Amino acid sequence: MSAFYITTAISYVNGAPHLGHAYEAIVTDVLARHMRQRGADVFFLTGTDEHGEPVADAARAEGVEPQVLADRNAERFRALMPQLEVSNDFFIRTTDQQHKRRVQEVLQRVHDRGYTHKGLYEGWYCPRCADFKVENEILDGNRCPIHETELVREQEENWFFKLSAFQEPLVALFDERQDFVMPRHHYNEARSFLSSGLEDVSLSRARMHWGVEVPWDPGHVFYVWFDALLNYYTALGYAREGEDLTERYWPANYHIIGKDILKFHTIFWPALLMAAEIEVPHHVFVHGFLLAADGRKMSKSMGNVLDPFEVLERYGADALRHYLCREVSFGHDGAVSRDGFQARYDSELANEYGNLASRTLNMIERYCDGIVPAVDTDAALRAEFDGMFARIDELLSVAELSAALEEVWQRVRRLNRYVEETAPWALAREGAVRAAELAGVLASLAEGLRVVTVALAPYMPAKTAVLLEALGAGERLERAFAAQGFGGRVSALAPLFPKSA
Ligand code: ME8
Repeated sequence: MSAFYITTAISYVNGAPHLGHAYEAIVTDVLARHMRQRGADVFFLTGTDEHGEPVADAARAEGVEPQVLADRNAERFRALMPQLEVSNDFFIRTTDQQHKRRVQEVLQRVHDRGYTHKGLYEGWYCPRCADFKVENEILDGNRCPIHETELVREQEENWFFKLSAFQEPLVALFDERQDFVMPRHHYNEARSFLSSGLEDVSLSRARMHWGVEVPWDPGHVFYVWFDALLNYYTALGYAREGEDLTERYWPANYHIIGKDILKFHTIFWPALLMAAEIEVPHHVFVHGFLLAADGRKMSKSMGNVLDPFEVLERYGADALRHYLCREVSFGHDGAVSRDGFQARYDSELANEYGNLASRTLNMIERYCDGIVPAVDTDAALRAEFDGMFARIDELLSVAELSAALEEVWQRVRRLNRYVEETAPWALAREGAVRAAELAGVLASLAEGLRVVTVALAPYMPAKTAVLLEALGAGERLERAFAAQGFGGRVSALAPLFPKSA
């Protein structure tokens, strides 16, 4: 069984989880479940990024210790995973002691190998926060985002990471591995950043205290990005008690991230690993941003948010997972909305898939005493499923989640047309004369429904499990369309996606 290690970015705990976080966890979960279905030995990691300025600032603004804020919000992210039917194997928090120890070990090695130096860091500083502010958080007139007071230009002596030493090794990596970053437009973006020339980057902060201490200079903490990136590596050391999974799963197969953190994952991260003599990951998959239907950034104050918690509560995780994977083409920004969600829910989940399921089960119950006939399935219909899984595998290996889902959806529609074309109710009216034909049609429908349901399982794990049970095919997870009906006993099924919701 081949090992397969997949990760999401880890979320900042300075705020609550939102739809963007849910989207990333969902797409990563679809890929993880897909690989499990193909028999891989999967390890799926997600978690929270708890150090650094944003968390320290948010805590200060609330008047609590950073650890208190981190504990509270990390729990919200952790609790979101099962609500989304996300099957992560571990949830890392960068405040875990084991993580911090391993960060120190790795970065000490980087230091010992000569890839650090002291240098001057200059930036906009808030004396009340005792903290440098990054460009994109500074208010107009160079003011602090928390205190709204004017920032001062300050310098501090920091440790730097010699990123510039990795210009050539990174160019070689990008040249040799054209699929290191996917999709292609994001590879090009990373490659062009590289061409513009790399400068050394600040590795520590002297005035910050909320972070992992620099072991060779205890007055400093590591810049949060270095601590955060290393989560992918450190987690394998302690995710399973008494076991070190590093040998088994490293290097990571897929890191799934959003486009705003491309530079950190495609440039800083491989350079840091090279500096520590650790193998670089196989692929970084970059997704776009979810936008409001008006094309603007989603924001609570603009009232244009698709609230994941409301959707989860009313419709369940599968409907949200389906909508996001179907609506947003992986790697691109996508507009999502409450109306768009409702339209797909009604037309695709309730009408197309849900109806196909209830019609098929009802007819088997009514015309075949509830047993899927163990007779030959329709060869022409079967042929239309040929190559479907090969195509899905191919698409998902380049993270084309929406295109792979479309492959399945075409078959869902095909099966609905098959019901109309064969009109089993008319065959049934003719009694014994056409009983064999009716049995063949229902065997084909049951098998077709089983196969699309197996294909949909990574996308909609909860409802598909219920449906396979009701079809009497709970154990039948093979992906090929069988030449014979499987003979299962069907049971009653409440509407999978009730219309009235
Ligand atoms: O960036 N649509 O954390 P984060 C889609 N801690 N994805 C979105 C999104 C949106 N509207 N908003 C955010 C961080 N994301 C760092 C990562 S990894 C070592 C450290 C994505 O909480 C974002 O692109 O701001 C990122 O991949 C993830 O959510 C966490 O974002």
